[in-house]
Order: sequence, then C-alpha cells, then structure tokens
Amino acid sequence: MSDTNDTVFGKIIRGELPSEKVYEDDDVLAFRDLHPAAPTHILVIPKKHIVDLFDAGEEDEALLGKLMLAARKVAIQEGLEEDGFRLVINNGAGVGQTVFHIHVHVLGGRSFSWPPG
Ligand code: DGP
Repeated sequence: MSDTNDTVFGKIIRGELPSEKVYEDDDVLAFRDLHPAAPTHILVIPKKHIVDLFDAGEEDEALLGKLMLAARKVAIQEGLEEDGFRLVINNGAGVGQTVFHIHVHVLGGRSFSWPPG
C-alpha cells in the first residue's frame, strides 16, 4: 500500500477537498456522500490509508471496530434508530468499489431490498 493516498478521500482527510463532515475524531472521519443513494448517505473512513479489507491487518482490528462505532454514532445522529440503517462496504472494483480508501456506507431514510443488487 502506498502512503501517498492520492484518492479523493485522502484529499478530504488532508483538507485539500471540501466535504460535509458529520463526525470526526483522531482516527475516523464521516462525511456526506457526494452522490447520495438514500436520504441519509454518509461515508465513514479511517484517517489511516487502508485500501480495502484485504489491505487491513491484525494491527487494524481496533480501528475497524472504531469505524463500526462511528457508523453507529452517525446513524443515531441522523435519527435512524427507529427505522434502522444499512452498512455497505464495496470491497474491490469487481463489486463496485471506486475509491480505494476503505469506507463504510451508512444508508438510511428509505426501504432497502434484499438481496442487494
Ligand atoms: P464506492 O463505490 O463504494 O467506492 O463508493 C465511493 C463513494 O464515494 C460514492 O458513493 C461516491 C462518493 N464520492 C466520490 N467522490 C467523492 C467526493 O469527492 N466527495 C464525497 N463526499 N463523496 C465522494
């Protein structure tokens, strides 16, 4: 993995690109998706550049847990407790990953079908 992080999310982390942030701590950032696929569509990312889950190691165990807890915080902030929300990680170009900095999509505010398309 390169540490340059030339992805758009790397630029957002470094403040080189604007974003509508909804949560931030030392390790994690959450901001609204530029092309929302649901009334609530937030991306939760680690500040550390991890390309995808294959690029994550044992040393990232706590950080990956933090992503889940940040997703939880954001969902509560967005008022999704009653109706629920969906988390999605597109892991690999073949399943739709377009930004190669791991991210959790937090989706809510509408109904979702199963299985996902
Ligand atoms: P994925 O397809 O799983 O890699 O999701 C990437 C998401 O990132 C996609 O839903 C659109 C979003 N996105 C791409 N560029 C930007 C950007 O510059 N700003 C924001 N906020 N979201 C972006």
